[in-house]
This record gives sequence, C-alpha cells and structure tokens, in this order.
Amino acid sequence: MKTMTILGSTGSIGTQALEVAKKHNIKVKALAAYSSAEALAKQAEKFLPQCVCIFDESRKDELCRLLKSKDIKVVTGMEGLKEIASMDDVDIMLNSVVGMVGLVPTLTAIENGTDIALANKETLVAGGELVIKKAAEKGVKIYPVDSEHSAIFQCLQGNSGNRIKEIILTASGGPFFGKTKADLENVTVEQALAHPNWSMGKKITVDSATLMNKGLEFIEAMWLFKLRPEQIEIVVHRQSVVHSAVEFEDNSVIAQMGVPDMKIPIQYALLYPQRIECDVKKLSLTDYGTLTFEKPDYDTFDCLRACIKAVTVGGNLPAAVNGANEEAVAAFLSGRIGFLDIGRLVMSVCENTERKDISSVEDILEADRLARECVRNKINGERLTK
Ligand code: MN3
Repeated sequence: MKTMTILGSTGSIGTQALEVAKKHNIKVKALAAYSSAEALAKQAEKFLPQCVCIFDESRKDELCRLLKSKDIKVVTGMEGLKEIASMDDVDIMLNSVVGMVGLVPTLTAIENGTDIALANKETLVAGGELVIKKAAEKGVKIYPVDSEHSAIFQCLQGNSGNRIKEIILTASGGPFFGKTKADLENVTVEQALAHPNWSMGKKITVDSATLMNKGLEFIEAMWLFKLRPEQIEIVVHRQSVVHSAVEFEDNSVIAQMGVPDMKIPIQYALLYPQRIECDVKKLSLTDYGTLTFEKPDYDTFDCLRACIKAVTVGGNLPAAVNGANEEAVAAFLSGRIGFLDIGRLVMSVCENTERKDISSVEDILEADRLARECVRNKINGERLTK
C-alpha cells in the first residue's frame, strides 16, 4: 500500500487528492491545512492520519476539541509542516499549500528523502535553483501536479534520451483575455474570481486573471525541465483541452489532452507511472469542435512580462516578483488596491530590485521579505498622497 502526506489538504487540490487516495487505497499519514479547523477535522476523522497540522496556531484548541476522541497528534505552524515533511515511511508528500510558505517544507521533505508531488509552484519559482539541486543530490523525485507541467512530464515519457527543443506552455488566457488596460481599470474582485475553465482557490484565480500564474508556470517549467527562457512558447488556448506540448529535435510535437480537470494530473503524480481509472469526464473532441491557439498579450498583462524578465535576470529576482505578487494579490482581495495595481507593483519590484545570487534558503526568504516590504510601502505611500 502506498503512503502519502498532504500539505494543504482542505484546498481544491488537497480535497481532490483525498478522493484519489480513497479510490485507490493510498494510506494518508498526515494532513495539514492553513486555518480551516472544521474541514481538517472532518478529513482526519475519515482518513485517520497519525498527525494533523493547523498552520494558524489560534485554531489549535478548536481542532483538538473536534478530534478529542481520536488518537491523532496535532501540531501547528511552520514547525508542524516541517514535522510532517520529515515523517518516515512516506512514499510521497503532496505539497499543495498556497504561496512561499511551501518552500521550507519542500526542502525538508527533500532532505528526508521523500518524493514530492508538487502543486505549490511558488516553491520552484522562488527556490528553483536550490530545490532542484538538493533533490538531485538526494535522489528525490519531484512529480508536477500543475496541469501544464504534468502534461509536459507526460509527453516526455519514453523520451528520456531525446532533447527537448521547445515546449508549448498553454494558457487559458483567464477571464480577461482580449481586454485592454483601459477595460481592466475598474475590474472588481468578483470579476477577477470568475475563471472560465478552472475552479481553484482565490490566490491562483487572481493569478490566472493577471496572467501572473502563467509567468510563475514559465519559471516553474524552466526549473523542472531544465530549459532556457527562449525554449518556452506561451500559447493562449481558450478551451484548456491541450494542457501543453513538447517539440523535439525533429519538429515533432507531442501534446497531452484531456478535459480541464485537475484529477488527472493529481492522480498521475500520486500513482506514477500507472494509468488507471480516474473519476473525470471523457474528452469528446467533437463536442468542442474547434480548438483555438493565439499569442498572449504581453502589453496588457504586466505580471507575465515581469516574470519572464525576472527569470531571465535570475538570482533573487524570481523570488522578488513572487513575493511582490503575493502581497499585491492580498491587497487586491481586501479591496486596498485596484486590479491593474497588481501588475504595476510586481513590475516595479522587478525593475527596482538589484540582482543578487541565491545560495541559501535565507537568501530566498530575504528576497521575498524585501519585495513584500517594498509593495506595502508603495501601497501605504500612495494612499497617503490621495
Ligand atoms: Mn496550471
């Protein structure tokens, strides 16, 4: 029986991973959530893990109360996530937490020799260099859960000796495809949260609307598949049926397709290399009839441009743009800034951060901290002048 742990178990990826675990008999040894004590307790009652972590310490008492009849250890905070990441006899740890908070647990699991199913793209964006190096040293495998990266990974099966010439990273374009900056000046939180194809958490949905998500995925792909920026072509594909593609030396392009449902990449990462029954709809190409492919609009979507610029410069820049975005998205969701301000702030941090080499996790956390501080100062400064 395969064993797993899940960081971010109450989110969209985490809950679907638990459905996969139930269907295919994977033993769940630990669960972690940010602050939803009630949802976490329900999952724990059903899957009976050895340990649960509630990141937000103020919810610990509530969780303990809910689980009082069960023999389950309750831990909290980053120490709790690290404790789960260093558990022994775990085949795979699914990391599906939101944001930079996922970096340290990923590194801890690698140190422990535990394979990772990675749905936390910020881990590779901010710490790609370090994470990939350490995983290679420890012989730890990182299985991508992001649908595009899973697609690329799937296209590469049976091609280990063949060089990737280029990858085609598909993008749905988000809810604002075809809009200009003028159209987007007054976008509301509700509009930004209405994604046409995928149902996801708030942060990633806003990232999809700004195309920051595609920028983060661009960086993630570079690290996972050892690519240079010029080897990645972003193509807007509104239907989200072709999840990405790989072009080889002979100009043959292999793509992976399926309905837009995260169950497929989650299950593939957890049960690799098996392909067995999955609870998703069958793809009917004739129902779609037409699949479209277009160029992205780099002028309107500042975040996408900022990410590509950041990873081309390298060093601390990817961590900085990621940190700036996390701070800006939180400010947008709480109504403190407008939609286009997210891109302005991310681009401003990208342009004003001095490049430094990254040699430790502290360097990454420092780049993240400085970028957030810069964004907060800008937001507060602008409010004062109004
Ligand atoms: Mn994706």
